[in-house]
Amino acid sequence: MALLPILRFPDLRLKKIAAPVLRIDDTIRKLAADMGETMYEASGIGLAATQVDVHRRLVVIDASEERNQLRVFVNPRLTHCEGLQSGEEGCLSVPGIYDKVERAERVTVDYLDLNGQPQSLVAEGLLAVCIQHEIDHLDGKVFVDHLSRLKQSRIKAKLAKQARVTA
Ligand code: GNR
Ligand code: NI
Repeated sequence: MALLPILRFPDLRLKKIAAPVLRIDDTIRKLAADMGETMYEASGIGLAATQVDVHRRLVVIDASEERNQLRVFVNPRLTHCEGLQSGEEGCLSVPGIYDKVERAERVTVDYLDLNGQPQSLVAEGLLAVCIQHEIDHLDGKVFVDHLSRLKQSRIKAKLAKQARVTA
């Protein structure tokens, strides 16, 4: 297992669109395990391959309280969305920034598991938010793209300042 470095907004590589996984092999299984380890170590509830600079459609999520329900989604696709919810989001690629984003309340996600079996999951609440947030990453979007231009430029300034202090 290995911890992977997480790209930080506004890194342009976060804008890349991930390609479908064509073959679920040991490389993909190893990547999913490393992404899980990286997500837990960073205390996140999800991580998309894009965030570790691998531009393939692979996501790991654990939105459970006990942090013992690792879910792996290969080629996830929203097939149904209903209702609206709005909650504070954060992102491991945008550390220290939290803001409200509007998302569907309930989604159906079709995907492949690590055995290549097609699966379908109906999710609501935080798990539904996280699924939408991660699929956004695979499409080159971060949650700040849902905010106003003014908020986006303030966030960029704040992160640039943080980077100067940490350097
Ligand atoms: O850890 C995370 N928490 C979170 C909280 C509210 C909405 C979405 C998220 S996802 C985020 C981890 C992450 O950046 N995934 O891409
Ligand atoms: Ni994120």
